Amino acid sequence: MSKKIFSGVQPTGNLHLGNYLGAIKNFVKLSNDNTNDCIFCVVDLHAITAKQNPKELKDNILETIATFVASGIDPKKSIIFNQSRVPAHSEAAWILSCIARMGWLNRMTQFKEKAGKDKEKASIGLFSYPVLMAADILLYDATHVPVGDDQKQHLELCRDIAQKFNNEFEVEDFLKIPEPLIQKEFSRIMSLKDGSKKMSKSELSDLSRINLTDTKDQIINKIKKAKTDTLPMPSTIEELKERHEVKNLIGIYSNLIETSLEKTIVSFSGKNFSDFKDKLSQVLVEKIEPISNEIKKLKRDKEYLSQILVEGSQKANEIASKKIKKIHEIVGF
Ligand code: AQP
Repeated sequence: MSKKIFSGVQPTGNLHLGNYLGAIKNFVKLSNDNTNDCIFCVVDLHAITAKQNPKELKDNILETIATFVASGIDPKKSIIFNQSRVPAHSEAAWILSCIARMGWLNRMTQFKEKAGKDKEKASIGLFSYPVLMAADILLYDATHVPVGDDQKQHLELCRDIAQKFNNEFEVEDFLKIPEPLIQKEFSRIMSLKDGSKKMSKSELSDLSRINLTDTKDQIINKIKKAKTDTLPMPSTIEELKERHEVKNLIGIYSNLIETSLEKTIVSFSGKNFSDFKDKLSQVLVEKIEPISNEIKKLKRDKEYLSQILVEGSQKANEIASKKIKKIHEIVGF
């Protein structure tokens, strides 16, 4: 059965290895399957839930498009656009925010993490972010949503919102209930400096992440400085239980060469950490350097990138405006 795929990435700068392995790599695989209809959105409305510099935001939108294309998504085959060009997203988000319950949103762990101790100072947008995400997905009747593990809870909320809308208005199956597509292993890539925190764009230390625009030297240097511990390379998976940083590095390596954690452990058991880090740097450079070079090349062609957005948003508008029109009728507008 053909799948309708929808997913988004925030244009908040510094797209990193976590975004790549957790989400974009999967976007590429899904978009290469001609039986799937794929829509990839640069979620700029989500980005402003935290303060953005307007000029940087504009650049970051183009850089995110460049990253999609450089990673292997073909804009001729998939719809690529930015959310703010399709007004139905904001409109559907408002309507769905009248369906979602405060109690549901209060349980969202990402809000708690991002708002930190001073929840009173967080924007209302940051709190209601998952409702906008539900609107994004439901407008396109997406059947499958490839995301990193950190977005699992938001997707469950999206399903609850869709179900409640369908029940309340007695329109069975009108909003399609989407399935998450989350990798089984290593769906969450952690910081190179702290194995208990996810690799993130907003982390202050650049050494905590591999950016998709990093050069060969930067990648090698970051892996050299990545936190490990004083114990030797593990021989069994059990030994990784309390060794979060080491588990993360072994996970990254296994993900990149598409093998299991167990096989990686066996092949490096008894070897020095420096041997493992050298090999990890090598596979990272092989994977990331061509993407990084291509992003830089594409970024020089702003006209081409803007054209992708114009064409993509026209196609997205066609689909989303039909759905929001039906939503209006159902609601009684
Ligand atoms: N560390 C990660 N491991 C695996 N997947 C990840 N994703 C993000 N970080 C990791 C996945 O990447 C997709 C796009 O994420 P996003 O940019 O829209 O939002 P985010 O999750 O908030 O990303 P960051 O890096 O953590 O940004 P900041 O620091 O700005 O909050 C999503 O599918 C996400 O799961």
